[in-house]
Amino acid sequence: MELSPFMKSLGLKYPIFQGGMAWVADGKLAAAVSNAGGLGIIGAGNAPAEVVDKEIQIAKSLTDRPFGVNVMLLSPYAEEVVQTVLANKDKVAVVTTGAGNPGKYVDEFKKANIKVIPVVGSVALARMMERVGVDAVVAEGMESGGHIGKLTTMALVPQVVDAVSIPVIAAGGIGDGRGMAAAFMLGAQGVQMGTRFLVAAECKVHPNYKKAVLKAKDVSTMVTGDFAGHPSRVLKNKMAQKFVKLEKAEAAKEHPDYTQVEELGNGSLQRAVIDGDTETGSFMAGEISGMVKKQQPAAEILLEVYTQADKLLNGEH
Ligand code: TUI
Repeated sequence: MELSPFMKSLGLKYPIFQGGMAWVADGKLAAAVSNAGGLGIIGAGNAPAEVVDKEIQIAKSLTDRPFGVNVMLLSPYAEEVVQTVLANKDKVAVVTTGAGNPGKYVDEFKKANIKVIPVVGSVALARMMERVGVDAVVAEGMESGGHIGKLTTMALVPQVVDAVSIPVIAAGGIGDGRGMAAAFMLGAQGVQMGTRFLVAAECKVHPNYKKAVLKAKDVSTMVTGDFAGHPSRVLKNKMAQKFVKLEKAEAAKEHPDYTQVEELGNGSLQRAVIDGDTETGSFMAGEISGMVKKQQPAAEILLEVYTQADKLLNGEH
């Protein structure tokens, strides 16, 4: 498989991004992925700037290869995280964004020579992003874990590819080389994977989180927060079921108030990632969880996915 000029310009060996998962994707995981030839991405999530800064320094101490930071735009710290990334412009090659419109930050990143690659879930946002001058977009389908849009990867990616002339990276539902090859057939120049890296040897999530992904089946995920306004795909458990029950009850009221529902969700990702609390934690994971069968070093995941995709794209089976 020939790398596109854009992927070459990022200095990658494999056109594979590791999703910037909140609470999960730290400097160590990002460095492991970047060292192996993919693009490692630190997930800022809801963390304050100093925490993100620390992870940037850790990644920098572990790799000389390019890595990125994901800015989660719903975070109360988004603004200060942006400033921290700008202050580390000699270290951070790429910024991806999630859960919002990063339009107001694009100029600053570009001036700092940081490539900006927003995650989009619709053609409209992809078009708007191209207009403000971003370098590429990640088109993410609702097969993904965590916060999701409404379209599937299969439908979204080719429509975004047709709508913009900047490079498109596909995400959502990609867990192996077959998914990667399919994404290329849809016009993507690269893929982003999150769930598969949850079980990477270098990934810090609690062993219970890894176990939950490894034992998941095709139907093991569900979407919470659809009514409350921030749909998130998670592994089914007591917490997820309670959340949906509460928000449905609220939605049936004449004047729904989702404050209590949101409170139930507060800290639940942290409880999953750090404490491995299977009862009250939110185990964000994508629909491909059922395909994730073993823990592996990040380098092995990259090589396996790329080699399989390369064979398929060359017509070998
Ligand atoms: O952002 C993600 N995935 C995430 S963020 C996250 S942390 C979180 N936890 C609980 C609630 C909310 C966030 C966990 N997983 N993926 C990228 C993504 N972005 N998916 C969907 C979107 C998106 C949604 C709406 C992008 C833009 C948007 O609106 C844009 C606008 O016009 O305002």
